[in-house]
Amino acid sequence: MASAPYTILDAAAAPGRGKADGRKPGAAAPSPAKRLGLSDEDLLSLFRTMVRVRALDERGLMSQRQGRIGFYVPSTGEEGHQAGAAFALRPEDWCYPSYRVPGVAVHRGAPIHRMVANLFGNDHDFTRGRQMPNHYSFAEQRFVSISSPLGTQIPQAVGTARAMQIRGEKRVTAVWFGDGTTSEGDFHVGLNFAGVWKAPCVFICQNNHWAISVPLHQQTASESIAVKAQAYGFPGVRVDGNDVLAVYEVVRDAVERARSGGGPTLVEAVTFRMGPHSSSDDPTRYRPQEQVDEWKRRDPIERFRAFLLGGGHADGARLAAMEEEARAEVAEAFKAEEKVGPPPLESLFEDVFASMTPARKDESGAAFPL
Ligand SMILES: Cc1ncc(C[n+]2csc(CCOP(=O)(O)OP(=O)(O)O)c2C)c(N)n1
Ligand SMILES: [Mg+2]
Repeated sequence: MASAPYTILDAAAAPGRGKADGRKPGAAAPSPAKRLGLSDEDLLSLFRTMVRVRALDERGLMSQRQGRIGFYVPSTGEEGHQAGAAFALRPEDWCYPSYRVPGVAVHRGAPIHRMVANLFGNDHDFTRGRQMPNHYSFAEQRFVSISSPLGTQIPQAVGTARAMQIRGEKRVTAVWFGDGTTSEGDFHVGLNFAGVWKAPCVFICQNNHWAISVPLHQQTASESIAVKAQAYGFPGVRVDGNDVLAVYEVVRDAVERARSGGGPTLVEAVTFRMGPHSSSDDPTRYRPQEQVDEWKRRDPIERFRAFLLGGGHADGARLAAMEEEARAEVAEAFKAEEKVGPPPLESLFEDVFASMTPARKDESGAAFPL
């Protein structure tokens, strides 16, 4: 049996828990926010990221169903681990994302408009329509291009971490991937060399129990994902991925360890994707409804809302206003970006070389007059 994942939010809500810290029975638990050194403003910034991602998902899936965009990948139910991990990093750190962590880009300040531009593949899209929808990259946020082939980002992240280590930079790389991706060779190659080099890299596995229609138990015989780190000579930690504060604490510790030369950590964020794998998927064909209902009760936004209200960190009206603002912001971005035309045809030949090579010129001339 895999060990229970580390949790903060529910323990904070349940009186009488946490007596191991030496308190008298019935004494109030120390506020987790205080212990973690988080201000109300910090807590609200986490909530804001989570509701902005949820708003993107609502509008994104609806727009796909209406035929306005071709494809969408939701991460509904997984907003907590995205925000918590992003908050533990510094702006100068590097992020190698999977396709299911848009919240990392959002939290680091990626403009929602540019994310939506990518969904339309329009002229504002940083990748100029050459990537799949939801496959953003944001140079300013050090959020490296998402790539669909699973796991390719893992050795790349380790290589980046190794390069920073050789240069003596005190920067860290974080890399995200799903539970199914741990079956890829790239996962094992990446973790092995990160262990050998003590590379400043934090591996974050979003264990949402499914790789499209393949359940976790068909993916691995290990008792957990976290335990796999042992084979590579560094720690693995299992954390409740729907508990934003627990993920923050675990990733913060892993980042500190990496930054101070202690080497990598594998974080297994135990979570669940409440929606389909993508807009092309129908999960009712393979997933029992009871499992979905069970995880709906652990919705990371609702759990965090209960914590914020219970601890007096915010009132309900403020939180509702933040959700409303997020929906309005996303709706406005979709409306505006839908009107933007596609990138010009000749942009097909740009962005590969600094200036057009003779061969490219011949090629483009054969395609259309420039
Ligand atoms: C190398 C490779 N093999 C197969 C696929 C097809 N594929 C796309 S997503 C996916 C499931 C991945 O599951 P997981 O790693 O658990 O991430 P999740 O989608 O659950 O977040 C598969 C098999 C792919 N994109 N790349
Ligand atoms: Mg998965």
